[in-house]
Amino acid sequence: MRGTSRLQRVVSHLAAALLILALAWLGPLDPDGGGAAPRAQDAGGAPVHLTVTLADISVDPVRLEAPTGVPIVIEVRNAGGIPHNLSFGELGATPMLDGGRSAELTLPALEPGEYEYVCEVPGHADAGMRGVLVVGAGAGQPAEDPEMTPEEMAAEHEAGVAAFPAPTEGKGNRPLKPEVLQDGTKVFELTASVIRWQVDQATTVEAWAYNGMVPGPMLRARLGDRVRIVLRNELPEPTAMHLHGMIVPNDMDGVPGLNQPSILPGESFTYEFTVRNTGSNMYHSHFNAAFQVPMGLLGAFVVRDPDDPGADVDYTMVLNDGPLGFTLNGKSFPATEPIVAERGQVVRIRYMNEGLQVHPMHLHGMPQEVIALDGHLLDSPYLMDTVLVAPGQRVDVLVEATEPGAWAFHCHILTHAEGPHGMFGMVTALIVE
Ligand SMILES: [Cu+2]
Repeated sequence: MRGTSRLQRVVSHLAAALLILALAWLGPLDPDGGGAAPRAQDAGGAPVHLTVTLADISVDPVRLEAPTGVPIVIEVRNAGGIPHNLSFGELGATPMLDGGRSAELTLPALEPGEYEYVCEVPGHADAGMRGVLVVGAGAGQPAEDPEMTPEEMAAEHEAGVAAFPAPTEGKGNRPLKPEVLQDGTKVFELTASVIRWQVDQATTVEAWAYNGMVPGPMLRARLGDRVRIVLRNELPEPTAMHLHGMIVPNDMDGVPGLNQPSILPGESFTYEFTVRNTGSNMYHSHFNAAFQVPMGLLGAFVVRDPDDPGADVDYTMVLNDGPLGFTLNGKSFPATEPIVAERGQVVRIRYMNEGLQVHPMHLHGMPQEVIALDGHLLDSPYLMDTVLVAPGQRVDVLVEATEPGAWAFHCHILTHAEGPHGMFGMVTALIVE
């Protein structure tokens, strides 16, 4: 405007400058940032907000940045279908999150440095569920390559194999000898309780178990046997047991509300029936099963078929995935158990999948002859090298141990078996001597 004085123009420039300063002092208008990762010089007391998304089997992002001197609040969402968590070790961790669940994790103000985060489900970090939080000086710098050298990768992989079979506390699937009553009834006593369970050399976790082992004890009976199973509940929640694959009277089928009352903590329930069918069957919890079964409340119930071809080595392999990790008979490689046979022997493997995912089980070196599905012998067995076992299924195979050597034997969903740090999870070996 023509009448605007020089003084007025100076004042208006000053006001604009003050407004810009005030806005800068207030900080970014979007507290979640959304743009560039926060830098060290942003530190001013207010917490930094970050987001991590978990999936099956990954974390996104694998690198976070934060300034020093301020609390760090991380919104963690599990976008996967199975439980995961996010842990910074001693600094803090979210609880286990079911698929679709979220949690907020607040870390204290941290010194400059790099802090690793992982999913604590055994095997998931090895499968790639890990990342690094860079605090302070490193933040904002291009990521230096966190990868191992080729020599380090080879050494880690080979060290895992050298440790196999790594000794651990506890062994599942041990046969339970029944008490045989005067009338011939076979009585099995099972107690469900919370235990500590060693999955591999480095990992001991809480498990829910029958008779203190994962899988629960192996039950065996013959066709026509009278069987009584007394189940005592020492868990902090109700339970019940389903005899999966067994033909039993309706009130012995184990579904609370449908066939029986829930077995409350401190209570017992007796399952009694006459064995009417044969095969590789199972027993497992049928209460809060999405939690109780993956936590370990599962076991094998085997009834021999009179027409069964038999084998020199008879091995039951229970597959599981969930809070105990990817396991074969409750253990993760290299703590899994090798199957050992002499050259020329016939090995029978009874796969039983008690997990929440399918597992295609692949044996190197020799084909697998599928002879039974879900406990039923096949009229026409067939050969495969990769046998898909769905949740709830049992598949019986025979392997002719013709080829000497130690042969890898693993789930072929490779995120269940092998990662940058070597083999883990659902891996074992068939050793032909
Ligand atoms: Cu698998």
